Amino acid sequence: MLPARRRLGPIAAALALSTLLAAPALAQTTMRISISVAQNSHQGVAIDTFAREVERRTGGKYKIQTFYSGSLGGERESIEAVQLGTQELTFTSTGPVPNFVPEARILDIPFLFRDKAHARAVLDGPIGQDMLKAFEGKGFKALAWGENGIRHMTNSKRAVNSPDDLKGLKMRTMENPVHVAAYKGFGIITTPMAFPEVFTALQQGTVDGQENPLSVIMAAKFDQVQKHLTLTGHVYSPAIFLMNKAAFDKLPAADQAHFMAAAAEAVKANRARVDEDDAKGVAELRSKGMQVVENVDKAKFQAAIAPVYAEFEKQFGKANIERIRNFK
Ligand code: EAX
Repeated sequence: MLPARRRLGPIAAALALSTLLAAPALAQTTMRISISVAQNSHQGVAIDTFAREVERRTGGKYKIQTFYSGSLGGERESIEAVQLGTQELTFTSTGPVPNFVPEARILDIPFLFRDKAHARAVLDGPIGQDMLKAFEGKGFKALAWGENGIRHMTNSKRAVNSPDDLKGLKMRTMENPVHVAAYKGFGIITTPMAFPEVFTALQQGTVDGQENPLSVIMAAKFDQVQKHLTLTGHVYSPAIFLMNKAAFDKLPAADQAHFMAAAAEAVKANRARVDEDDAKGVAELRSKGMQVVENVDKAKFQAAIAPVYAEFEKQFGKANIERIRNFK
């Protein structure tokens, strides 16, 4: 009989061979993408479509792992992780984006866009596409603009019919300087907070209210902790596919094109779901017990923050704001 060590020879050779044969499967690259809201949402649809399309278009060369509900952290943390490269991808609202790419702040100005069609046209046009390039100097490849939707206000204290009703309400805001400045202009007591903490803050009464698109309000089940909803439509909320720049640059050109195409598909699905949520949102939230004020005099809300708007015009340039507002 051969000594044990010698007998292992053929086995080791077989193992080495099977490793070789398995090599194509091992060459699959795994990447991670995250969102801060639940999977059953306009953002879940976005990253699920993206993952499926990347896998399909590259014949499974890349496996995109999807993480929901802030399980990898809130939006600011995810953006940070993508910038550092500890996470390859994220799909995020522009909430915390100004802290990384200040150029994008202008998109968060309240009452900038007439409606979703206007916002989508700007983001898909030269203004939006130029802005995607601003991310490159900061360690990101911005694959595409998607959206969160048009934001509305909810609270547990009272029906909001006019801007005066907002005075003294304590509201959670995104960690976004433009939003904070505008909401202070309404007389709101602003509390910036990461999204994963919001449900508990509303439930415990740390804050009275918050503002988000119907899509997010439904996905986060805020109806369980908020009585009043007013369709203030005070600001459009863009979202964006961000990838670590080095991770993107490393991809062969053909795969880069597949990632871009997958993001474009994902945005279609994302926007379609926002439209669906907007169409059924009020009825659904009413059926869950929310009291909804559907019609407000928007001009009054706009007038209430006129002084802040004047500040924004100084900060961002009146011509730059007008260019977006008048885009056709
Ligand atoms: O991106 O933080 C927010 O209110 C965002 O709208 C939400 O996380 C979805």
